[in-house]
Amino acid sequence: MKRILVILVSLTLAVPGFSQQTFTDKDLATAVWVMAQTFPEGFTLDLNTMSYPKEGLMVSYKATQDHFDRKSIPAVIKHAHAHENIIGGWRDPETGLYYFDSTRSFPENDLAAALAFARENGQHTVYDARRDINIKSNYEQEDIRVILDCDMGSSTDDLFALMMLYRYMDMQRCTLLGVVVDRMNRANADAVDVMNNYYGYPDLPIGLEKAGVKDPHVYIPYHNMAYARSTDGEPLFKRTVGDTGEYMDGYKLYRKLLAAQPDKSVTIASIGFVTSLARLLESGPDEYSPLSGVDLVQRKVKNIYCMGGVFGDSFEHDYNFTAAIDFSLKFFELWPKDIDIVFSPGEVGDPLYYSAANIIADMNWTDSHPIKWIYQFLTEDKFQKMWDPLAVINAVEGDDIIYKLSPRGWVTLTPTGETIFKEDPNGNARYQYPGPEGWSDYVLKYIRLMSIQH
Ligand SMILES: [Ca+2]
Repeated sequence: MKRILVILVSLTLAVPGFSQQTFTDKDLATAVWVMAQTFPEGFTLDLNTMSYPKEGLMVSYKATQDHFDRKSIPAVIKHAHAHENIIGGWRDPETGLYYFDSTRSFPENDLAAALAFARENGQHTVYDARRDINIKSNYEQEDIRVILDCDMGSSTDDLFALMMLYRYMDMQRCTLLGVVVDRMNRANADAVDVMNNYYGYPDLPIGLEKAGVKDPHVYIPYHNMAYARSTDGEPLFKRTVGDTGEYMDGYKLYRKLLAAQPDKSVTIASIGFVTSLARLLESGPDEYSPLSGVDLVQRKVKNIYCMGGVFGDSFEHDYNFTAAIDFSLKFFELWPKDIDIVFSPGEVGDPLYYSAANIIADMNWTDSHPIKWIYQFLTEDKFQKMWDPLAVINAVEGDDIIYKLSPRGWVTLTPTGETIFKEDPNGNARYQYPGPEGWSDYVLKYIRLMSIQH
């Protein structure tokens, strides 16, 4: 709001006698020029209201992208009049050039369309006006095939991580091959069945760990979400597997999925216990593959993003590896040394608080939503730290853009659950560094933007 006032004051000072009713294109050109100098880091101006748009996903038109100076502004205004009447601009500090663009605004809940338009128009970013963040649109379109391995049924960040993967699929940024639920109890797999159906991927395979950690701690007992009913007794959420279908054992689903994929093509996002992974690595030939588990992983897996470990100052001890320590030790022993592993330690996600109130507010676009249901009916006050989405975002968006990773090295796990990093340029392991405050804020806003897509 302060920013809008400053803009209006600048406009008034710059153009004497200026009022909203009497804006000529010449006045507007002056106003845009003044704004560019007042806000060299960037501005957006809605010519209909002469104010800064408060919401919307802004993308510049390619047609006006080579407009760098004062003289070029009238042509940009003309294009804007013929389109959405929105203008954006900024000054590149390196070249000293101003960039002026006619801009198109997309609804906040249509990031996929905004990104597609940005890519068609050769734009590097989509600007989210409400959250004041830029979303990268010039990503390389890679063939990313993901298996998510989660401990669904305790913290809700697993649900948000899964949500992110559906949204990435909506944007054709990855293929989710299947979901392994490494927290035992059929209800936890049923919760994934609900999510698959809710987000439009009802046939995604689900595996369930059948010999994993006994009675692990539960933070929010949402496992019965799958069986929620309306007041007239109807199931609230659709399921594919339902009450009678069977889930494959987690490691078996891994074997089935991996065997069917091209070599070195699969990315694993591990955001729970590594129980199913340890059992996969220990497995022998079966009906899906003549390879041992280790050889199958070596052949088919490209990399793994793993939520777990403590490498710096953390507020909390590692949970995922410690809670399943015997499996974790086996995983560290058997994981092939030439396959990259990127850790997402707890301290990176610690500052990313998603409050119950914000979760419900972000899902106010629907009355019926599995994650919203949990916060409406099971826990009205618990916030959730967004640890798990950090591994998923890294898996899909790559190592260079959003994150800063440690140098390469080797990680060993002690029997008490400590993760020890030893730097070595030939090592297979890196870990995410915690970002500064602004970075955490950015990532949380990005996750929240994903929550409102529909
Ligand atoms: Ca988890």
